[in-house]
Amino acid sequence: MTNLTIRSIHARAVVVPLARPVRTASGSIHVSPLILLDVLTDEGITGSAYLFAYTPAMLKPLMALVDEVRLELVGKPLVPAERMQQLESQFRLLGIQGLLGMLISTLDMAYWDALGKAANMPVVQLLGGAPKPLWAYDSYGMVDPAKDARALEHSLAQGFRAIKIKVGYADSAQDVDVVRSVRVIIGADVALMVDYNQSLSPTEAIRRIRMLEQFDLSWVEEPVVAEDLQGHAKVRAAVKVNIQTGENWWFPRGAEQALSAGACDLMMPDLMKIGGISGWLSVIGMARAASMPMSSHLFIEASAHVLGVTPTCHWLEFMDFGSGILASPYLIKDGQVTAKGPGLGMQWNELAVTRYAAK
Ligand code: SMN
Ligand code: MG
Repeated sequence: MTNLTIRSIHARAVVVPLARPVRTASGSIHVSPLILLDVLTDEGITGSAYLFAYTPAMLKPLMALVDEVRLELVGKPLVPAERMQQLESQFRLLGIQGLLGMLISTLDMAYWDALGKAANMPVVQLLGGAPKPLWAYDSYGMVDPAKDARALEHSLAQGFRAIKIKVGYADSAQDVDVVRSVRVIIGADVALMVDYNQSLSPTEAIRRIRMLEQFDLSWVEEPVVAEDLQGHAKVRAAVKVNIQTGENWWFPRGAEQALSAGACDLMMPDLMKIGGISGWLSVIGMARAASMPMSSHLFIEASAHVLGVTPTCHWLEFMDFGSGILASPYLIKDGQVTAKGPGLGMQWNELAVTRYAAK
């Protein structure tokens, strides 16, 4: 395989409308603010990935950050492990959590995309696996069971065998009502997960989760603030339902700290916070050693590649923030998603990118 050298890094900010806005107990997401990264090489191969900025307010700072970080990368070999170590040590005093960590992780995804394209292989194959159908769950925000019944039924008609909803209403009785109603709509055989999005204190989490135990939940996610690992462990020890967390772990060390604290039964790192493909690869060993099922968070496309080489692979989250700017979005087939190539199998839909350019 030819060696690649980074020639330039292009970034474009877009704000993509969402078919299904996401309401959570810790704020709502009405649009998908993305930075589209292209890593150009001297050899003519371009690696691409998108960064999900959570809020449009972060797009300008991120674009400015790309301008600075680019200067450190142009002319360097496109070797993900080396580039990760380089930026980690260059920003050691500052630390790499937050926007910088999101950018470093997304760059890593783009490097791997380039390597896959250079080898004319899907990234999963480059990693020693092969594209295979992975079980996906349809991921909702807070739902109104009456209004959203048809959408939920449509998810089942698409073949989804699992549904996640957000809870954490002001009144805990509403958590119970909503979960009961959704359980009735989807039936006993479809897996149901709930996500509190960090909204409860440990004592309140224990009280509320006990009320939900009757609904056969596959997991309860982030009941307390993500950084409160002891709080997670306390909740986990007091309830019968599996506790899920991971989307806010920063880099592999974040995973190690959560596992050491006994914070969860299940894990779901986010590619954009865990250190991209390279970070994910470090964490799959931890998950395997702990026999812990590992799911993905967002990033349907890249997640379909890394879950394919994850020994404890659990569920792929189908929450779609990216398909609006992709030429051929990843599709759900009989409730499953399969990685495609070359690279991460993403091509920008240039018309959409122009239409949704951030103002
Ligand atoms: C989530 C993801 C992205 C934005 C808001 C909330 C969520 C999930 O916690 O698990 O999908
Ligand atoms: Mg979540």
